[in-house]
Amino acid sequence: MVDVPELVARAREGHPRAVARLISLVEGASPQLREVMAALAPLTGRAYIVGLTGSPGVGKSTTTSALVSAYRRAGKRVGVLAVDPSSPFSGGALLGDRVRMSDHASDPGVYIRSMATRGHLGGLAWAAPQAVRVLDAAGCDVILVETVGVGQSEVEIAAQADTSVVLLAPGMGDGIQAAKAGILEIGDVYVVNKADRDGADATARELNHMLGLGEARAPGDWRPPIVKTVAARGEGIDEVVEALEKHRAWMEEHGALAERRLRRAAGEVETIAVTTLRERIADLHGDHLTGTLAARVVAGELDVYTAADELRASLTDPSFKARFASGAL
Ligand SMILES: Nc1nc2c(ncn2[C@@H]2O[C@H](COP(=O)(O)OP(=O)(O)OP(=O)(O)O)[C@@H](O)[C@H]2O)c(=O)[nH]1
Ligand SMILES: [Mg+2]
Repeated sequence: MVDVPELVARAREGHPRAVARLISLVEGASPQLREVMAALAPLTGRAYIVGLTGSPGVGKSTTTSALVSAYRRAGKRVGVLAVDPSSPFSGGALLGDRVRMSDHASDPGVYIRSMATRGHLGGLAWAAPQAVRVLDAAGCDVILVETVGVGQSEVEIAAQADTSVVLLAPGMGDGIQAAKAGILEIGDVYVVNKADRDGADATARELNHMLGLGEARAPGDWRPPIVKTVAARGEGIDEVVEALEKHRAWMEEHGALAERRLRRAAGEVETIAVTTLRERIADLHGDHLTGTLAARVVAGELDVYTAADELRASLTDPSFKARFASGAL
């Protein structure tokens, strides 16, 4: 058993080992997770969370690393979480990131962690925000969450950020693909990286066109800026930071930050509640009750809604067990 209060106190003082240990507890869905989260709750809500999404190889890690440098120059403490929703393995797949992040390895003001979320109970919607809370409680001013790839799950993770950055590069994540992946809806800031290559201007123009085609914006609405960067040389990174700051200011001014965080928390609470219910159903009945109900649905004796009612009732109705055991169902 881990001494949670002690570990949280050490994480709060900024000990990297304690932070790493706490994230491991999250990632491993430790039985002590509840205790960890309860201890962290009063310490969270201070960090600003920035999500970075984009096709593989577009330059997310390079940009993240450059952003870390920029924030460190500004005296901020930074957390980096690289999330791979497609992999059940931590580390390996993200080795490249570690190399790119090695500039910051010895900096005590930077925490870097990669995590794999596939195969997680309740899915990634559940794991990543808990790890973010650990970094938040550890005193990070900014937390950069890089998600690998562009797909529904990545979009889901990006939606958990205060500000979402979508990266494109000339010739790869072109407009049509971006629209298909649904990223034109989630970007608060767009970055066209690898601007040292041909076609960056065309990509930026195309993106601008596609963003403009969306529903007409009311005056005062946020218009996502498009920033061109050469992340590998640190060019344009100050402009990205500026765009992030502007978006943050806009969010705060319009109450959108509070609203976004509220919506996020509501989603999380629901996810956890549903997961808990699933677990309870499994604990109480194994597959037995569900199997029995399913068989009756297949046989046409029961409709799915009534079957679901029975399953739900089984959790709260004290007489249920006896009825079930006696075959009265
Ligand atoms: N020419 C050019 N290459 C770049 C630039 N930024 C990054 N790269 C290179 O692009 C490759 C991929 O960069 P990463 O930062 O690992 O990209 P990523 O989006 O994190 O990749 P995944 O995490 O695998 O999805 C690396 O070889 C980088 O050196 C840039 O501005 N210009
Ligand atoms: Mg990467």
